[in-house]
Amino acid sequence: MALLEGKLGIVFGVANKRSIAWAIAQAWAREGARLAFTYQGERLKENVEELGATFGADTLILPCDVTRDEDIKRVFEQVGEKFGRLDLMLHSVAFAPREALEGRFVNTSREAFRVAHDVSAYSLVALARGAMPLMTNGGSIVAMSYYGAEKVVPHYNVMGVAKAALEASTRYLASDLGPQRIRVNCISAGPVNTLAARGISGFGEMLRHYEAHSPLRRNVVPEELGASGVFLASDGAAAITGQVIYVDCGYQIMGM
Ligand code: 0WE
Repeated sequence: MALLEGKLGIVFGVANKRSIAWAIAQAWAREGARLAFTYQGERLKENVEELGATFGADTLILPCDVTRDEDIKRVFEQVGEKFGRLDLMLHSVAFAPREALEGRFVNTSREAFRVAHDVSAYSLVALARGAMPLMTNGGSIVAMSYYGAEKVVPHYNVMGVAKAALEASTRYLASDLGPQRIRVNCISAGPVNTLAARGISGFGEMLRHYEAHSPLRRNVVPEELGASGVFLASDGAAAITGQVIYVDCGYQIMGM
């Protein structure tokens, strides 16, 4: 039996076929979910339309800049018209201005701090509020986080602070939405070579560090993030909410 048969979902954060959002979307779809997708900006439109169309020509694919309330409103209006209901939502969206991921954290500008938090953390709150009225039969919201939320990872800087806000928001949302049977959880993924990771200096070194030091002595693969995404979306996780689940080959348990 497919684990997500008949579920209706929306996925924020596909940029290309290497995106974590795409890995989780494929896993959700394989388990029987019907999905809508959003993309950020004209640059990604073609990519996401091509990927989304693999689930059928009538797949709902909408532009959404998560920093614009009017975009978010329109997305959930159109999802409401097409689906009538929503069960699943994936938040796999983050951005900090490049210069904030390079120098010293102490030099983070007010504007870089604001943008990082708006795109990467506040967006979860706004999207959850948009999804909530459609999740009439309960639901599962999954957001992507990273270890830099709780420990200092060199150069992750303001993104670590924004992920900390995302994880705390996950707990407050879980408390707020629990009575409506809407669960909210984070997957804290080990490093994955995606568009967001490309060009980050020292990323190759980080992958080798995880290989050498994680209990499983390897890096997580996108398919495993997909499988964890399916679990959190499924009835198997019906009593799990407000949690950060580490899908990182065990790296997070190590003290040294
Ligand atoms: O959350 C992330 C990356 C998110 C991200 C990536 C970029 C690159 C391009 C946010 N904003 C931007 N802005 C850009 O201009 N990760 C978990 C991947 C990541 O990014 C790092 C990491 C890891 C791991 C940055 C520094 C150090 C480690």
